[in-house]
Amino acid sequence: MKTKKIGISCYPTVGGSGVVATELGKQLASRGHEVHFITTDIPFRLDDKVYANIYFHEVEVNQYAVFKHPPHDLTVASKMAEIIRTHELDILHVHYAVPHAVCAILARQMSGRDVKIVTTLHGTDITVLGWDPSLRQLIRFGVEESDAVTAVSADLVRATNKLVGTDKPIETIYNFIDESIYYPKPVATLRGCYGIAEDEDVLIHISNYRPVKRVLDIVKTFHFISKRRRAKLLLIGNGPEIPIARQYIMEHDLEENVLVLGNQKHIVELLSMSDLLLLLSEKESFGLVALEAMACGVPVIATNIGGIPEVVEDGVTGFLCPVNDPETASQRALTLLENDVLRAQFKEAALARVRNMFYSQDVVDQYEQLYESLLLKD
Ligand code: GMT
Repeated sequence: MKTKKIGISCYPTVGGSGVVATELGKQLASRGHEVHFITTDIPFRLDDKVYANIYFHEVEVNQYAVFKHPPHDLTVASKMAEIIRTHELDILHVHYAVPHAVCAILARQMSGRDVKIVTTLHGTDITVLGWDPSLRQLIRFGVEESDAVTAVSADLVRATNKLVGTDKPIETIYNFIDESIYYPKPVATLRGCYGIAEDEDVLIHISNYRPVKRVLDIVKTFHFISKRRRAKLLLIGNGPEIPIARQYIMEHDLEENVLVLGNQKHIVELLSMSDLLLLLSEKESFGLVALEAMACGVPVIATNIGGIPEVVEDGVTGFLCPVNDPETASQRALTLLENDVLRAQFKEAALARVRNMFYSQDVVDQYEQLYESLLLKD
């Protein structure tokens, strides 16, 4: 396959879409493609070492006295147009219909070059913004004017068709993990470093603590579990609902057993020392963190919503339960915590599911084939 020049735009902050976009860029670069990130900040998974074939073009959004709001989207479009032109991009792959697909369409017009636009939908752009009548038309425009659209789960394809009212073909391409990084690591002494005893269970939750993640349900689920078993809960990440979690922890004397660790770099090690991951969101188009946990051999207790059932196989790699039901979630967790043999089976099934469906080598092949098919059309 001939190597290509590929631009990538995403939100570079900590978040699933930024992670997927960045990991995809790294994988494409390792296959010889020239990758150009066009973002407002260096994507956070890109700052760990030097990557050959990867270029970073910073979008500098200035505040001007005459404008109440800085012109973010126009600045992104303008930078995209410059990079399409100067680097003669073949493909511009944007993550999120709004604003990035719309910026890309404007940029293509400005550049005068027939760059192919691929838009990947991640969820929030559809399941949150799609409800807003003032944005729905814009989202539809971004989707319909893209040369190809992908979504990270079949559920998100259905939600897009319904909410945005488009019959544009949307291909499901699942998220993936880098299998050379996400696997169960030997971390024999790590629990001790956190003051966790050998006979204690470790539950973990990782998110950006937006309301949609229902962090209080996480802590309540753990509270039920801790009445039955010696256990610790690790809360990883940061976000607006952390204070609500802290208040519950304080009011229920859980400080010793809930470790609020904030943002952490070594997620694989923290997952590898955990027995279960809790993900009890009310919306989740995919649930990347559930996939990361399964790749480290950690079964998942998650809500039965959005794209989660496409990732976590109920009764096989974890258990699914209703939203807003910490008691059921805790019962499902206890089923696994109280049965070492069953937990070991779930661990093996999780590793096998990730290997069969979500390894980067297979998923990146699908993106490469999509790019190839668009360029062959000419
Ligand atoms: O979930 C978030 O708060 C972040 C958000 C994002 O845009 O980064 O995540 C979305 O994209 C991820 C990667 O595709 C998915 O794994 C998440 O499920 C999805 N979040 C929602 O749908 C709420």
